[in-house]
Amino acid sequence: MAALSSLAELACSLYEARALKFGSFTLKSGLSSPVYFDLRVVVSQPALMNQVADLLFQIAKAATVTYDCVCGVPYTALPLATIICSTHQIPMLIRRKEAKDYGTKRLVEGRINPGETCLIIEDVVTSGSSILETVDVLRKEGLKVSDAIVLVNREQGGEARLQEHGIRLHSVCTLSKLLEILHQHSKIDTEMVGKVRKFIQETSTLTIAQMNGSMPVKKKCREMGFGTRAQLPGIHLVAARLLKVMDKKRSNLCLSADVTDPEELLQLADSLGPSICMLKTHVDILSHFTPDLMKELRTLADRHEFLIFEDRKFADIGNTVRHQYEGGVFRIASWSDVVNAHAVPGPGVLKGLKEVGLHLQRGCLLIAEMSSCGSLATGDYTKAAVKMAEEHPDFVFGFISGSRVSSKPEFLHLTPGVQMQAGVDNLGQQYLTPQEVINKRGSDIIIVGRGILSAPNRIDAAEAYRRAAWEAYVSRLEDSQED
Ligand code: 5BU
Repeated sequence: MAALSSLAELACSLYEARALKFGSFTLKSGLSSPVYFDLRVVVSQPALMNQVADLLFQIAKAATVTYDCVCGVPYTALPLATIICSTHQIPMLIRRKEAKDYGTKRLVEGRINPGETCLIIEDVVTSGSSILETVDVLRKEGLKVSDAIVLVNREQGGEARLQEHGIRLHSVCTLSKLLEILHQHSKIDTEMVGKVRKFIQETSTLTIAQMNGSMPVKKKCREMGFGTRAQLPGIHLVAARLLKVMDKKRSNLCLSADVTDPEELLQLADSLGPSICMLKTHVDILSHFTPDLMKELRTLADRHEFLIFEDRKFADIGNTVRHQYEGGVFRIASWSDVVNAHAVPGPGVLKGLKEVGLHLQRGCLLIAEMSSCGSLATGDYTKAAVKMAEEHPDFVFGFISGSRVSSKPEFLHLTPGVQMQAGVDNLGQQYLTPQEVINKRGSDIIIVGRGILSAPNRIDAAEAYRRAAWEAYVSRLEDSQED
């Protein structure tokens, strides 16, 4: 650790710069944290940047780490690595973050000499996963990586995880030490010190997936049930209706009624109606279509209390989707409570649909991920879709996705590609089980087609799926209530 006087000066400077904040913050994982680091603000303070870079360099020196080049973990540590390399004439490498999603770009910029040793620089370590991602990329390029230097170790399991991957962690300071210094300098009170200490203790055993938010954090954030979510102040009308139906019928099953015979569609709606919260159609696969058919379907939907979802997957410019939604042969907006859209055209697709759907009090699901093998809707695309949805909460009330992609309880998650046994069909559809989708991946509703339609007794099969998805939801809720 660095000399105490310079550490105290640094801790106070970071606090004054608001790079270190105390209060109540929601982390990416959904965890509520009493402390938050955002060292990005420091880039605008050159003197502080130099001070941090110098402390990082001194730590590497004190630990007698030997290395040939330096790589900063993107993004905050990049300028820190640059200062160190420029000041001490050390070759630097830059790891690209974006290449992961777009495939063709180089993953590391700079001259790579395989066999050389690269030192990693990072601002804050929590679970260690960001450092490990960078280590992985560098090792694949033939470099040796054995040491990482960080400014702050949050003491939440990162050091041990890095050790498991052959990385020694050297930190300028620990979170506990920062607390002690700030308390001594009357920046924070005893109560806050206690809160943060408790938080460190409670979170030190979380898994990397939980820290990253890619897996629900059990026991730490109590989850609201469907009934409670229906009452949320900003909830979309269609989401509230759906959540109430789910709660009342104890069903988070959506039937994908992929049949071509219109009579069969009505039969299915009537016989399976009591087991489902929603019926999904592909109206364009029906062998014939009349407006009366949809009137009859609506009557059944009202009788059995389920919503209708036309899986139209709108994906054009605003003006075109507006016509496709309102008019044409199918007049979808007149009978379907819910439609879905791809995010690929950008927000115009939602603006166009809204012009038709808003005054009819309809809702939309944005496709954030798809169940098919090799789908391109992953990574940054999924994140952008979530952002787009969050910017249109008057119309978008949820997602088609393989897992929970937004932590906002107002948004519903619906997952297709579900059968009792995991597997794939011969055209690239991938199946997960109701338990996996609802309990492990945090989705709300399973969408099932052939799992029910191909069963010898469709009513029994629908009930079996309803029960499996509901039990998975109940056990998820129970897990989140444990202390
Ligand atoms: P299945 O028979 O359970 O495989 O049917 C799944 C349905 O969900 C089918 O109507 C698809 O068009 C729909 N679907 C999907 O399978 N995967 C997706 O990512 C999306 C829709 Br979006």
